[in-house]
Amino acid sequence: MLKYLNTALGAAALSLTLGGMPQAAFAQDSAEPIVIPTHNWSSQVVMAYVIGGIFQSIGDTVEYVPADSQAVYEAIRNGDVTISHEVWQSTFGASFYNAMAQGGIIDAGNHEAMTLEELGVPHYVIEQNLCPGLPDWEALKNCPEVFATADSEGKGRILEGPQDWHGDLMPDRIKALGLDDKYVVKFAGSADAIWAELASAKKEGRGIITFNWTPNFTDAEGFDFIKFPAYTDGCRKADGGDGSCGSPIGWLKKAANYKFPKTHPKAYTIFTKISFTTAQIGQMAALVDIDKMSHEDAAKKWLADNEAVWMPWTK
Ligand code: TMO
Repeated sequence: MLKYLNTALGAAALSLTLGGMPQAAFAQDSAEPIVIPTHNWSSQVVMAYVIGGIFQSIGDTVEYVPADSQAVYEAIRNGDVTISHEVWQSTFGASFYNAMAQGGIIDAGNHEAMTLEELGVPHYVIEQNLCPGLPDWEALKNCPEVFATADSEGKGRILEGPQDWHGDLMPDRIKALGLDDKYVVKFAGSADAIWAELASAKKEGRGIITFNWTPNFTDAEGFDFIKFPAYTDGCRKADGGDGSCGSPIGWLKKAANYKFPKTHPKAYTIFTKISFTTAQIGQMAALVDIDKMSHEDAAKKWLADNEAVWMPWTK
């Protein structure tokens, strides 16, 4: 009986193999578009067009959709969006793994670049000793007035990014560290609003604390991240901790809908090989935020200038 079953299964498997894939060495990618999300910071949008351009170079079709940077992981899980190419550990790690736990999103590997998403000050604030003791966070206790603005109620102002990035993470942290009677967190409406404020503070030579990240275009000029108490798993309020910790030095991942390897095997294989460095991601942002190019033009320029980087991934 067992012997018969083995033979029957073997025959079925053999006929499936022969009938299902006659001599095909490579499967073709579907003509259906690969849906790539765009968010609200420059490197992510430029990289969307860079990766889309790489997929187009092998004849695939791509489509770009503006998407909320937290909700996108659920959209990838259910197939409305195909990939995410900048999953920043600190801000999106939880949403990525929550979606993975529901089933339908896969880890397509890491970029070479490591990341930090943290509050900090432009380098001249340190150089000119505007708040002695920085970048150690405890120094903040002694100089809220250095960072006060017209709308900060006499406290120091901390300019956070748009609230859709990571909610109340920073207000929670400031409170947990006992800094809330001296500092107030204000949310910027956009990344551009942060860059505009940094530029005017520099022009006026005044102190400023903003949320920022690396890799970014600001790496070139120098931005000093504040050293808060070390991040540990579970230290954040959202994860059950008291919130009195800084951000992790984190990974930068790529994610995909679980069907992508099957529908677009060539594009998926390339996607797993794509790995950008800190300098490359900083360049993508700088083309927009310093050189003032459009995201699309920046991507075209990046692809034209860096064929030696990306073309090997398509072979
Ligand atoms: C997700 N971000 C890079 C803006 O911190």
